[in-house]
Amino acid sequence: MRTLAVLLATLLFAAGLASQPLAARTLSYANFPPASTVPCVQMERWAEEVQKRTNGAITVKTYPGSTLLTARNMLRGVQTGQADIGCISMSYQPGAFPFSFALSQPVGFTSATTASVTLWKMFEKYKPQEFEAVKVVAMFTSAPSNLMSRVPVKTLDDMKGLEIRGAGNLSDVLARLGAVPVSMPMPETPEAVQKGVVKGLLTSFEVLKDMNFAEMCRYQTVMNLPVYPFAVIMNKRTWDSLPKDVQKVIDDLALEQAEWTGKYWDAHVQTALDWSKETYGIEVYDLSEADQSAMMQAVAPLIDAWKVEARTAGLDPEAILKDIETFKAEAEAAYGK
Ligand code: 3IO
Repeated sequence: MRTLAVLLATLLFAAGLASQPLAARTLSYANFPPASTVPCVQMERWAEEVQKRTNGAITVKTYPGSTLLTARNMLRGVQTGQADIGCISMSYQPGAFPFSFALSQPVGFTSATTASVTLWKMFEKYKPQEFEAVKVVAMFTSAPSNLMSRVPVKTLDDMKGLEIRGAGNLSDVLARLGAVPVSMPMPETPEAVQKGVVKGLLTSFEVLKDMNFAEMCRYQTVMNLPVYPFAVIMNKRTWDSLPKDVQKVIDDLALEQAEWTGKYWDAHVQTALDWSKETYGIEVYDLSEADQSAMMQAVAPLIDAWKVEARTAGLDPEAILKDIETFKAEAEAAYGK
């Protein structure tokens, strides 16, 4: 009787094993902003594609909204293996990503699609040292940054002395425009705006809807300022432990994921603006042509400051800027401006 039970248990166990591929493995993927935001939407898309393309050998368990790692401990958390995969906004660690920061200079990106594809191609070409401790599995950027504010900002002069949230390079942009920059990761920003610690924020417009900033910030100013670059990074030991065919699936997905995310992001900016007008009657201001060109002149010296930083890090800033121009022109020809 006892032998029979053991035999039965063994058979059931074996059947359980056979019902899934041998290499079946679950990877954790941490993200810092709320599930409704674009970085998390692209995370779900990546997870689904990897599951599909590995025929279920890899399952990705996603953790949006800082439920596994926060913006501030994402990089370390992935390096130490608290999560297999994590999404970082390079702007949150000024100084750590001199190569990536080239993309958030005022180099004239007009869409997330062109900037995301350019970022990925730049990464592939340069394999920058700043990502040596991790495996980069995807990259993308936000759409160009614009101002969302609790007070109307119709001219450059209206920016003077205004406390505005930005991160990394975008804080330097704010300083050049005479505003008072306040740096913090995105998840901390709603409370800062709500409490009046800042009067508004500088980032892409889709958060008006995805984080409901439109409720507090009724005044928008179109500025076409730089994008925020992101990277999706994997723990090195996790990467090394994956079968070659799984690694290939992940590598083959990267460019397509940059393109998918950029396109989704650009379309979603328009959706969010329409929704915010309908829901909260937000106002959207364009700067005068004179102010627009004065603004671009005011931020241009940031490129020179970045060149110094890049050279200190052993990079060749002239070559990097030239390649960005080339990839950007190619992307604009392929996807439109
Ligand atoms: C961003 C970050 C998290 C969620 C939505 C977002 N839209 C634009 C960004 C860019 C960014 O990293 C930031 O902090 O503004």
